[in-house]
Amino acid sequence: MSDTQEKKNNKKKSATPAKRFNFSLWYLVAVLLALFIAQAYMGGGKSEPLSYSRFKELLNEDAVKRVIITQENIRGEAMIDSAGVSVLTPFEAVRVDDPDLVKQLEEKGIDFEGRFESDWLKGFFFAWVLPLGIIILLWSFLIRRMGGGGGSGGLMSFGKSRAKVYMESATKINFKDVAGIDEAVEELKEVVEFLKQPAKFRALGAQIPKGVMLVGPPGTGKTLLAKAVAGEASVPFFSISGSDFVEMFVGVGAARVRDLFQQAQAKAPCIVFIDELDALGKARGASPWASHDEREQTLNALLVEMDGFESSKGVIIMAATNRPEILDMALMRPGRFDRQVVVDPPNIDGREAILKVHIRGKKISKDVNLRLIAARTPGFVGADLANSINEAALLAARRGKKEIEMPELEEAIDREMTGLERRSRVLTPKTKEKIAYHECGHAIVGAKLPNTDPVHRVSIIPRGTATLGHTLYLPSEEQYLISKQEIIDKIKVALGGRAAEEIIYGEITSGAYSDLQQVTAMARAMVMDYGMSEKLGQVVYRRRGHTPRDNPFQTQDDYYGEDTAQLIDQEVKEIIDRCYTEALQILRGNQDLLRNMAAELLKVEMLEGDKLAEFLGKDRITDYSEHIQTKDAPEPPAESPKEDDDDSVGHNLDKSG
Ligand code: NHX
Ligand code: ZN
Repeated sequence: MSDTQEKKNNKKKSATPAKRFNFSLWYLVAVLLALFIAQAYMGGGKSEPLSYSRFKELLNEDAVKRVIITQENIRGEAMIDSAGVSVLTPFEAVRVDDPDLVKQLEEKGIDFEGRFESDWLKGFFFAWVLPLGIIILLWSFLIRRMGGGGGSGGLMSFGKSRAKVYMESATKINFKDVAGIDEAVEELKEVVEFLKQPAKFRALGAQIPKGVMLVGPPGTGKTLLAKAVAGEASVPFFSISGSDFVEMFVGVGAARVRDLFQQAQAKAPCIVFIDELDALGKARGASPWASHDEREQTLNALLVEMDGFESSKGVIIMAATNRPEILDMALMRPGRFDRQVVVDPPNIDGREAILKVHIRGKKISKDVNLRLIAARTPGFVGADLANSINEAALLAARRGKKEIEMPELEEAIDREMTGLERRSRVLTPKTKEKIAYHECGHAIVGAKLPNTDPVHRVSIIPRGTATLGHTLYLPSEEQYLISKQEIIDKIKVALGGRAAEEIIYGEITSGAYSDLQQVTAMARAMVMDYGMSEKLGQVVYRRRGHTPRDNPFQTQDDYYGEDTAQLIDQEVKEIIDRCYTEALQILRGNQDLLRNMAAELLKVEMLEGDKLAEFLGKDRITDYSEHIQTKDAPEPPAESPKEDDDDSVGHNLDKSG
């Protein structure tokens, strides 16, 4: 019995450090259950429990034959009456302090023995094995939590970088797979040259770049680019994510950095790629909460390692970030990440090239016009386009088609842009009507203002999780500068939905929430970032001038005095109020159009192309044929900022009030 118990204990103990031991509550439950059974078996069993007085009685009656005395028990065998027959039965009685017992036993000539019997095994189990087991269980659980999967490496190997360092001795990717970011590729060719022929560079005594920072928004292909460099040069590719370095225990990340560099130097020439460097390289002491010892140590280790090795050995560190402005300046110093390669979102040509890469190996109909797809997807990055193509392939398969055709591609980019269609969402006719007026309000204000993007589509088909209807515009390519008047017109368009509701129903709805968020962000940016308010002047009121590319109007940390705060709020409200009045005016002047268009939209649920042109005019809606024809047209020269913009703009803002 105790044998099985010991086996169980051993099993548990030996299994703990094993690699693939799957800790779970079930193990604990099983052990406890076994213990319970064993105990019941040992303790109870077949022997008859007797009171001490009954035992003495039996002793006096000469019924007792054999006795074993332990510290706690008296066990033995006695003739006990059972159903009128006297049977030799094992018994057990709790021992009582009785100095005369031995004498008595001797007198009766009973065979007796003392036994030192302990429950050490049980005690050992409860005092050591069980608590230790629980602790190890919890510990391993925590470690796994922190480690974030992977699983290999076991518990004892945290100093080493785990399987998280991905090593590819030969990435099968080269520059042919990288489309739409030609400039970045051009800049990296030098790195490839060096990795291929380090001797040539060394002979000339040329300074070799140690670190290359790839800067660009998510999904633009930074990782792909790094892999392609390794592939072109046919050198090993090590990659790790900056967030993998940040661990709970101080010093672990630093150890991992050192280990990574050791591994890399052993395989030189090679590329070491650190993704999401911002997770690691955030300016030291940037945020006030939580201790930063760990990250600081890791960052310092990285800097030390970068300084310490000779790049002539042929290890080139590449890193990717989408927020270079938050990185510690120390990372950018000479001898570290002193090269920066900007990876911009692709323009229309880039998108077309990317699409061509992604349709490789897929069955695509000859009618598919990739140029048109590229024209319809401003703002899409490589990852979005890859997603769209894949989504289109899935759709085509679901529809039982042999090839991907245009409708699938259009549906796929719609999904990518505005979320999944949810026609099943049940809306009352009244709600549908309100939505139709709201969307037409946007579209008409947009069409009547001169500085706005052309309207692409109006729809009252619910999409995604929280959108009941939408109006899409085709933003112009690569708008690096936005004029004051353009922002103001954008605000008016965004307020057009609510304005339509007010005009038609004399009542407004919560539906404008997302519009108002955008409106507020835009007006705030005008006042606080772009110096576009006369009252507040040409002053930046935000702590960080840098704003993420994906949302240039996003609010961030602010810095200004209390009275200025009041002024800002007032001014923001005033801008929005004036724009709202203007939107109301435009719609009041076009009420018939609003009603007709909303009625039509309610019927067909979606207006685009010629149908939309009937209401808004041909030149205020998106015309794709133009995009397709300009296929071979040269890029327009970069526009210089117009000097007289400010005057006319200020004038227009006043007019809108
Ligand atoms: C909602 N969504 O979430 C519903 C489903 C006004 C014609 N209550 O401006 O879809 O009302 O031009 C929490 C609380 C979004 C989250 C309220 C998320 C409100 C989009 C606004 C169309 N098109 N609005 C638009 C829209 C909405 C919203 C929310 C939320 C509608 C409008 C959302
Ligand atoms: Zn709206």
